[in-house]
Amino acid sequence: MIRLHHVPASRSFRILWLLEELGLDCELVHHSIRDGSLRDPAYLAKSPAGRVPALEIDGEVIFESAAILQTLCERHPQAGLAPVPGAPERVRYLELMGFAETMASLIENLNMQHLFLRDPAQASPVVLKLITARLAATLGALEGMLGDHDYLLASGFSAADAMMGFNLFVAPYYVKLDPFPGLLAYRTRLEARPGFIAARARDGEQTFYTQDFYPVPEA
Ligand SMILES: N[C@@H](CCC(=O)N[C@@H](CS)C(=O)NCC(=O)O)C(=O)O
Repeated sequence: MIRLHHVPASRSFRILWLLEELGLDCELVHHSIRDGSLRDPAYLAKSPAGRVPALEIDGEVIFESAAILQTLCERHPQAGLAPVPGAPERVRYLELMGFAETMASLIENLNMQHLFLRDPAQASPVVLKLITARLAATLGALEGMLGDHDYLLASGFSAADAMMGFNLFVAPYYVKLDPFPGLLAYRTRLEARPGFIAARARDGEQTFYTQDFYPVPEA
């Protein structure tokens, strides 16, 4: 039995997607970021910072999306979704897994200021401008890393695409992707994957974003 603690359109989508790519079913436990359920002691025992994803699998609970993806890849080596230690693409793969969280933490910071502050006047235009510029820089760097490959690793789709690909569906709320045609084509390629389509069908409706784009406010 695999049970995924999930919030629609959050980092737990990475896990839902990889499970679909691996052909594994899971039970979804839906949470909300706003209703306090992630701070319930019973949930904190599974995910100590009160975050999603957390994955319950064979009596074990795993938190942190990179650790969960890696564990799933190691349990299913026949799928070849993560280069093994010593493989030529291993270092690039590890870089991408970490870099995806560098990018996601910038998005999270923007979410916090644009969406979750009770009083929007508390958001700092200077900080918003700085973080948005940092997010744009990571997207530019990612486009360079992708080069002319179909996926982030030259050998093909991997867990790094699930880890990073998720970001490309939320970053555009803050940074338009038009200046990054390589990333736009990559995102279209990801969206066409049967595993992605199946995961989207189960994801649920996101409730955070009420606008298509959140510009940096004037300082
Ligand atoms: N590094 C963690 C970050 C997890 C994380 O922050 N998840 C967000 C959703 S994308 C969350 O649960 N936020 C709830 C909160 O901050 O209260 C991972 O990759 O799993």
